[in-house]
Amino acid sequence: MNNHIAVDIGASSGRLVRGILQEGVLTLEELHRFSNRFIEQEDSCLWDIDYLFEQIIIGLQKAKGQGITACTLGIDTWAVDYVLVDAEGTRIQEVYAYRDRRTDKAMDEVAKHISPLTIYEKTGIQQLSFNTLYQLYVHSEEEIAQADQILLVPDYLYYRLTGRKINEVTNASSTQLLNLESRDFDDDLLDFLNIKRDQFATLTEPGVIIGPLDEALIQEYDLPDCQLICVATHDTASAVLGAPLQRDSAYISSGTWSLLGVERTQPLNSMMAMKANYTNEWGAYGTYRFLKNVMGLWLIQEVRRLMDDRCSFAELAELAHGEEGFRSLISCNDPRFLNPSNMIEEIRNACAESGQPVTETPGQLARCIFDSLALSYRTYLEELEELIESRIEVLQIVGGGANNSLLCQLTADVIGREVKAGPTESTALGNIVVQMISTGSITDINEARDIIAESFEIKSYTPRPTAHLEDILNRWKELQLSKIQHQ
Ligand code: LFR
Repeated sequence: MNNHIAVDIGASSGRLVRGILQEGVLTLEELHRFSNRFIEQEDSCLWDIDYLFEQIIIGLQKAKGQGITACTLGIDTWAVDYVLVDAEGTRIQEVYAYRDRRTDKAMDEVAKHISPLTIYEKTGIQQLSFNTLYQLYVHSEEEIAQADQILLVPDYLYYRLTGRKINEVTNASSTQLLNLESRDFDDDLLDFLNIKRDQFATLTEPGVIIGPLDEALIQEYDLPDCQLICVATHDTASAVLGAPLQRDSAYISSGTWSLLGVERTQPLNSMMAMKANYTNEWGAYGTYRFLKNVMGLWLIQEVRRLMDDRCSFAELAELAHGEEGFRSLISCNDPRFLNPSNMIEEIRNACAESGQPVTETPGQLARCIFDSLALSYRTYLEELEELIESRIEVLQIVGGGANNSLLCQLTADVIGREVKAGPTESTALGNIVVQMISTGSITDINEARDIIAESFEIKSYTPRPTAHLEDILNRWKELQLSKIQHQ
């Protein structure tokens, strides 16, 4: 069968994409695209999960409309957020979005009971206030007790489509509840949260066939016959699978977040890694993603949204290009930027508070964001090299951010190494190739990455000299020192 469809849903948009492999060349064909954003309701940030489900159905109807009568299907989304389902399979609550402020103080609260070091030794997962561990900690105990199953977002979408409940591993590791040694949910952490092991489903690896699309859905909506395959359901896990990495390259999966790291076959949960707040998220095929979350394109997405989408991302990049470089810098990973009520004001305030020129125009705002992201990449890349004790020669940027040639070039200039940019659709590609491996049209992930490298354009950016780079780096270091607690 040559009909493999990826459902790839990010925090700002989703799509259904068909992957076609012909004579060793892989192409993608978009079937359906839709926007996504969390809803703000009475001080809560929530995902409209029923809307996302409907969009999958619409996408599948479009596939049928194009003559696709049978296909395989895999689903990936962002991580950490979950759905509580009762014994009848009904969703108990609204689905909180990870930017909800309810977990702002949860890390400190939990640390009073279990030390961050213990959590890190067990799980190897970086401390982020929105990890599922912290979300479940602040969740109503009653609701949790009512939950027959705790499914992460893609697990839940698979459940709605097939009636089968799984917890897929790449995403489950982002809960910060999996134990690196037992390779299952950690008993102590579950006890602490008052959760029983059987409230989670069986941990399932990418590549496993989940089962057919529910017959009732096929009939009701006139959908193709689908076989649901468990892919790497955490979008970042799929993005890294879809990145044609070389041995000495690090990657940035660049979308709403910039996930900067390397692929490893062993976790690295040393004290140093903990202090630098690097994570070991589980990947497909026995790998780990040793990486760090950098605030990413969320910063510019928010600026654009507040401008009522008057400018496209390309126009903002164009405006930024015309601005003076490195005029004002922000510490991207400061939690103040996680979900401020007004990103434009937040950036202006941060500039004013640190005695830098205030970013007035859209171009100045965009430039400040791109310059600061490039500098963050340098800081974290150097930190990464120290942790893994190995030099990184190439930085491979995949995802939507690979389209931003200003940011890619700035990154190459600031890190002083080659940047390879592309493919932009690495997440959908990672999703598709797992389906192809599972059904036998590709042998393994090495072959998959070779095919991807041959089939998609990868742009190369060589570093150019930057005037006054030393001064800029000193200013950047000072800014970081004043924000050291927000690494
Ligand atoms: C990227 C991503 C990151 C995760 C964040 C929250 O879309 O999945 O990997 O840390 O979103 O889930």
